[in-house]
Amino acid sequence: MSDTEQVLVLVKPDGVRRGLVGQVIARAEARGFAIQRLELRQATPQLLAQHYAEHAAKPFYPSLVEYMTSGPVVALVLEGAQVIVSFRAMAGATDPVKAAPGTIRGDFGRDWGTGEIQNIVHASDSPQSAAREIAIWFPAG
Ligand code: IDP
Ligand code: MG
Repeated sequence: MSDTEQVLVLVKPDGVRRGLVGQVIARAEARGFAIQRLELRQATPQLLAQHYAEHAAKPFYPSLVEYMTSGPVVALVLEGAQVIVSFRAMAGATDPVKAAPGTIRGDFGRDWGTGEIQNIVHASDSPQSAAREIAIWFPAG
């Protein structure tokens, strides 16, 4: 169908470490989105340089790479109409302190007092970034 979209979702290292993979997948499934790809992966600084290219010059970038390489991630491709905007809404605001209850970040995230943002999930924010990110994480297509 022409209005079917795909989104790249990552359960970040804190989400995997805390045993929240199932909760994230359960929410995607409960919403009716189809899992097209699913893989446990160890992110490398090289892969993250592509994935987070827009943030490479930001002051928080080194700590972001440290966070994202602190353990395995679960990379998913979810599919369905409007899945990009839908899953972004399900993820909630970037800062889990500000994320609304009912969202993944608002239900499972908090400020851990470490000075860094640990927010459990990544989700592509547009059709362009979804296509770009899926090609980075699943280059074989
Ligand atoms: P998003 O994940 O909600 O799309 P972005 O602004 O694209 O948010 O930032 C990417 C990731 O970088 C965030 O999810 C978070 O892990 C980290 N990040 C963003 N802004 C900050 C910050 O100000 N301090 C520390 N980490 C940040
Ligand atoms: Mg982003």
